[in-house]
Amino acid sequence: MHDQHPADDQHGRERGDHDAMSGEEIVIKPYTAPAGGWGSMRGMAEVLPGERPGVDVLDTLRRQNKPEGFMCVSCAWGKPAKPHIAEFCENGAKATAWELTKHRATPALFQQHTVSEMAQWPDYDLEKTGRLTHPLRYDRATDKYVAASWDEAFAAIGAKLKASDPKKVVLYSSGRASLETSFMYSLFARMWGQQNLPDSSNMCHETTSVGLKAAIGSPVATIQLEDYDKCDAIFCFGQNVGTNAPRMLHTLKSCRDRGVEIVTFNPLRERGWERFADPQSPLDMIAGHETKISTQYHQLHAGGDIAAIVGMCKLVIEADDHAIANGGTRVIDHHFIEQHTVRFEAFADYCRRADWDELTRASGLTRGAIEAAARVYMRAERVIAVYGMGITQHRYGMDSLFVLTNFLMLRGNIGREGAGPGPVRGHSNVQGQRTVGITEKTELAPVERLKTLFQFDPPTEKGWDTVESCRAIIAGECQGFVQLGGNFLRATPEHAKMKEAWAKLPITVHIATKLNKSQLVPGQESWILPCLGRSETDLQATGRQAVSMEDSFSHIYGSIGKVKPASDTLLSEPAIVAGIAKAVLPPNPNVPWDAWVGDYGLVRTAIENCYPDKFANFNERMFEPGGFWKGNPAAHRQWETESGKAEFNVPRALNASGFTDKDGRFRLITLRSNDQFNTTVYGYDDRFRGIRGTRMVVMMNRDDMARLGLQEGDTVALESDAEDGVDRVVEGLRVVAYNIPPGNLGGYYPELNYLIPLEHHALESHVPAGKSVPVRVRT
Ligand SMILES: Nc1nc2c(c(=O)[nH]1)N[C@H]1C(S)=C(S)[C@@H](COP(=O)(O)OP(=O)(O)OC[C@H]3O[C@@H](n4cnc5c(=O)[nH]c(N)nc54)[C@H](O)[C@@H]3O)O[C@H]1N2
Ligand SMILES: Nc1nc2c(c(=O)[nH]1)N[C@H]1C(S)=C(S)[C@@H](COP(=O)(O)OP(=O)(O)OC[C@H]3O[C@@H](n4cnc5c(=O)[nH]c(N)nc54)[C@H](O)[C@@H]3O)O[C@H]1N2
Ligand SMILES: [Mo]
Repeated sequence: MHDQHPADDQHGRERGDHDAMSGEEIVIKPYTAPAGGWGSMRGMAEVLPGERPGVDVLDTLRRQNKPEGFMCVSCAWGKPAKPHIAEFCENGAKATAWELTKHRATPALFQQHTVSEMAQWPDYDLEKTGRLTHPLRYDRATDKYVAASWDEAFAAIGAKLKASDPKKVVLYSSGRASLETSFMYSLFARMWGQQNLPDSSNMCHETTSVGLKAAIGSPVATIQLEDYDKCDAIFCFGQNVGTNAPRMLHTLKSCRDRGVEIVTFNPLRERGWERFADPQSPLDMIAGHETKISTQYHQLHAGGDIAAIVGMCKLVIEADDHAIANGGTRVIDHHFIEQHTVRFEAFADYCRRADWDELTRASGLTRGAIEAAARVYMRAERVIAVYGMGITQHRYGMDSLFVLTNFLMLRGNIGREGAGPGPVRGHSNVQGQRTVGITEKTELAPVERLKTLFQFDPPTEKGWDTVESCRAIIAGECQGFVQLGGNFLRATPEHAKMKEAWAKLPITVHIATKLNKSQLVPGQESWILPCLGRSETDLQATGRQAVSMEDSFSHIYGSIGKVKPASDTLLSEPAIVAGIAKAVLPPNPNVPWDAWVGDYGLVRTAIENCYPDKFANFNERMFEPGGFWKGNPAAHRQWETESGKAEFNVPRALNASGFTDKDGRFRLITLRSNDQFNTTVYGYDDRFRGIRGTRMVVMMNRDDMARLGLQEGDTVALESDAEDGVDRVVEGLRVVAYNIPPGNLGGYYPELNYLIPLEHHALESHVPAGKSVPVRVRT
């Protein structure tokens, strides 16, 4: 199965992982069906790697996202209080089914193959080996991972970490870990005297956490799921609903059924924002009925959002100026602006002065298109703005977010029913981790409470975020890396340098369910610690345990796994975190790690004591249908900003990419396919985009192809055009003629992460700018 794949070069000049699916034909053909529909039914039937879903999988899916059920690991979309019969989607089913695969990556597999050998396998083949079963220690002499006992693992890891400088060790987490695990992990870090606590959010919605906090004093969505029942227009920027939050399609469909206008801005025509057939409605399915989702669709340039939004704001402000001059009805909500905001005039003047030639050039949209969108906005009483990685992963991502909040504030669309910003978060608990202390910033940690509750002095020196961790790794300063879930090495930018430096880390520890590339570049000492998945029964001293998470709407839910664990040798994440903490820290009677592992309810009580405002009666409320809301001051127009008001900001640039256009330079957008969850590749079928059989493609506008003399199916290389003197290349990419604006290219993450310079990140939030990467095409 593995040996037909050309190698992922370990050394020297990188050529990318060539992972065309062995034996399968590459097919590029536009997909004409809607999102959802029969395609998603077939997709669900094909979710498992060549095996039928067992009773366990079907039972787990039946309970998925329901009160007292199990919360899907795939996305952070809300779970309604009155769930659908099947409250899951094709991709949620895929994620669950792959967690419950019958395949096992046992010690025998690691005896058969050296690490250098497995490091060449594509992500898909690694995922297909199935669930990890035993703690594994890297044995350098044989270049193999060998089984060890948990006691050996904790003792060795503890000894090594204790001998390191805590301030130089990274404790990373992926946004999937529960509130209980995340709280314990962050407490361990601080008791150890450090807060190098980057999480996947640092590559994701950190721009939201920093930008929304600065603008409106709340780092998260101000809306709740119910607000979608009350809005009359939705503006969407840079989110791919059909693939990444498919359950949201039900919400959008019911909005459309009420006549809500949906205006979408995206360089690509993503099928989910075009049309949807509800696979849960037998009538729709039989009748072939589908709902048109977007009433307007604007294909702007990658990084063109600032200009497009400023254009709309300009029209709103000028319409209001006109109304004042002519005694007409005001267009802006001047009461809101006067009472609740600062710096409106500076932004209004900026918009009045903005030049249409520049706005259309930078956005890639015509003035007519921007006017049409602005008309919808001015007609609507209640507007929700939805966005994803298309906003956050740019050099000027925060500016994009600032103008987006300005846009909403113009007509008072924040802090009232049916209106507000609605970032669609990624991982199922990525927002919750930040809530319970996973942060490198002292001001976001409950320092005083930690001191009194647990009797220790938390560190005050800022820790490392993701980019800072990568810098330390590349500079050889990092002394160890523990990852609680995730595939850090594969998910981060500057892949060639990172891979070389990663191997030199004194110790790498991976708490994981599945094999991935990060584990196969072992540090000087390396451990894989296999854990239970969320769908599995977690039996501890006091019985079956539940865990909890927070969704994109700040609702908190309990989740109970009921499937028999993949192996008897697995430990839960809280047990592993406690095991490491006990091996590193001196005992502290106020932090009873063993009792906590025996009863997660005690961890929730500790969380409640640390954050009484958000988690009052946590244990009693965790199974409330629809989850309990932790609250949000901005939703009541209380602004916890520097000025105490909501803040208008003037953007620093009109082009969010952070580089100028020049001949031969393209903006590369790195994307997810429909068959992946982040770096986990489930297959080679990006159904909605009509690309099947390979992930090594570059999507290109036909005019650009003609200019470069390229035909569909030609093979090209992409080279970095960052002008920082670093040679970054990915070869072996097939050209796909695609409906994408000229000057922009699309391709898949993580294969293209070789091309992203580490320093090409959103300025304040440090989110790698994976949605506009400067590249050249080498033919
Ligand atoms: N099935 C599945 N579900 C997932 C994930 C997964 O990998 N698979 N990942 C999870 C995670 S961690 C996350 S963060 C989310 C990610 O979900 P999304 O936020 O949807 O992220 P991407 O898939 O990266 O796609 C971003 C979208 O932005 C568009 N875009 C790119 N550049 C721009 C731009 O400059 N402006 C505008 N307006 N649009 C742009 C792209 O065409 C694409 O449609 O999904 C989560 N859910
Ligand atoms: N170029 C480019 N790069 C990107 C992005 C992009 O759009 N473009 N997106 C970024 C974003 S938004 C994100 S969130 C990152 C994430 O990227 P990843 O780090 O890939 O994300 P995960 O899905 O968290 O990690 C997958 C691994 O988590 C482990 N795992 C799965 N379930 C569990 C569990 O229950 N417990 C534990 N302990 N481990 C588990 C498995 O071993 C699996 O291999 O990638 C970022 N990188
Ligand atoms: Mo993410």
